[in-house]
Amino acid sequence: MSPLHTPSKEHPILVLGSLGQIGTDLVETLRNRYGAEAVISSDKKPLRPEYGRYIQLDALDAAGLEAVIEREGVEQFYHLVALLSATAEKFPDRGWDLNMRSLFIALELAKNGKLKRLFWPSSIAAFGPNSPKTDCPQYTVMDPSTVYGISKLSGELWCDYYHRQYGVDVRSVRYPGLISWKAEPGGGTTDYAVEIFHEALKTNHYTCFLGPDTRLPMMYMDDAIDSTIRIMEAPSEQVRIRTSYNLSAIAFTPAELAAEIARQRPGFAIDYRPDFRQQIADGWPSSISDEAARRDWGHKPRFGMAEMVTDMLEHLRPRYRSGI
Ligand code: AKB
Repeated sequence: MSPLHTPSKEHPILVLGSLGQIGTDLVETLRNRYGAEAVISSDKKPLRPEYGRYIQLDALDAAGLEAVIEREGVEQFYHLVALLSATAEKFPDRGWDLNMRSLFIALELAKNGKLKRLFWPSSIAAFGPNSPKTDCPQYTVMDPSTVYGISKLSGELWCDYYHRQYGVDVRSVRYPGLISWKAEPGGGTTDYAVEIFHEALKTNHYTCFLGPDTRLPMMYMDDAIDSTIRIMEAPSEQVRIRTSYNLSAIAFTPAELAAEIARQRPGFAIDYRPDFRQQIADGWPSSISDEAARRDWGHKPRFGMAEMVTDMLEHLRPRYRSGI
């Protein structure tokens, strides 16, 4: 296969799921890096002028996706479409169908030479109740107990299979909970760590759907985007793991996050009403080891919890009058 072109108007990157939490930040960063026309964003919603170069696409429309890739000269594809953990528990069939079928469509396109490089995200949800709780290693027991987690672990194994059998250049990371201000997450178990900021600025109070001591691995979006682009730009031989890399930055509990917010925003209070998402969170590790990602392609998160809280509050404050 001929080498990759630098992303350009003629060979744009395609980001599917571009209006979601990761896609919103990723498209902006990629456009700053390569130019506005070098990135096609795409999602289910009809075009709006502020989306820039955009194509409306359904992740399950294989023919539509193939037509866009061929017509536009796409070589690199970020596939960011999934039903997250909490939503997939409510709609197991839909979660399995969307998460798996959309991945197979992308893998087949790559296998048939229509794509040169593919990014597909996995998650800490690929681990399960019998995985080590702290510093969960890259290779260990994996027994996910959610539909989302099962789809991620299965997807990882299929990525590895397509790489070994067909030479597909697929790259993946296991994201922890992601915290960002530009777009909100939807349907995840770690969503509390974003909701809490909006509620802090609106009412100075938050009722958390996880208990105070539920420690989970988390990461600020700036670090997640940096590592996503890093793994996609790494020379092929440096990407030695083709299932998915553990990715980590910080780990905290709702009580610890609330204490830091209260330190920076006096008067903030939290209470707890755990719901069905508590059981999901209890099946995940509380911290993971990302040695392999650091060693192989230079994953290097910058944000600790205090810097992340400062940055979130600063960026969200203008949205809420009472928070000024
Ligand atoms: C979720 O909570 O489902 C996601 C994830 C950890 O993959 N944020």
